[in-house]
Amino acid sequence: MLRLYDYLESGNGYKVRLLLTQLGLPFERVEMDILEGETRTPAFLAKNANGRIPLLELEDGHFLAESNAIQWYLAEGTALLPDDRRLRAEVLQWMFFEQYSHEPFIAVLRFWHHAGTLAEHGEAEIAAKRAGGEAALGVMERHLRERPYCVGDAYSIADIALYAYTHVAGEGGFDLEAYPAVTTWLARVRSQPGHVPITEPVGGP
Ligand SMILES: N[C@@H](CCC(=O)N[C@@H](CS)C(=O)NCC(=O)O)C(=O)O
Repeated sequence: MLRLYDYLESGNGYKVRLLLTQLGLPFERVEMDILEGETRTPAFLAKNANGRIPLLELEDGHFLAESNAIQWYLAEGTALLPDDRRLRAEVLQWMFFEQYSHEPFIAVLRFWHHAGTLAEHGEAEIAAKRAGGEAALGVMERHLRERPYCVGDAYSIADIALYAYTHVAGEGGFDLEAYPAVTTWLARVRSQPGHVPITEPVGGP
């Protein structure tokens, strides 16, 4: 059985957990307390030298890291990853956007709130994170005004990648009401078959 090393509050972990559930793939979820350094032990570093979740252990014992690479692996051959060459490149475009222009701002501010470490960061640093997050939400707002999903006219792993931290952006202090097309898209993603909330520890044992 597939084994997912995960942390319930993590949007990166949630992407994989949500996709596995929507694809109906059984998996065992192993909760790692990242705040206690459980991903930095020699045993875990032997599995993922980068010391981070999510990490997927395949049935043959290989390990896959990076949420969007794991999604790509799992979605291959399913309706959640298009066959068309240009659309596949657009899926990658939005997944790279998520990792470079979205997650480092929106997810990081949310993490500072959750971990109670916001006060350790300077005003300028927090303002820069907020500006980066607002810019990313603005890009999404303009894109989603014109179309129902991130890529083409169908739900894909690009939507899962961006949904993961966008839907909880409010926990980092972002006001999603200022982004009506994003808000409508969030509801559309939530209405997909097999959708589970980030707070639900799906997966066995
Ligand atoms: N780019 C990676 C980011 C993974 C990541 O930042 N994981 C965090 C949780 S969201 C983590 O494991 N942090 C623990 C640590 O750095 O020790 C991905 O998309 O999977």
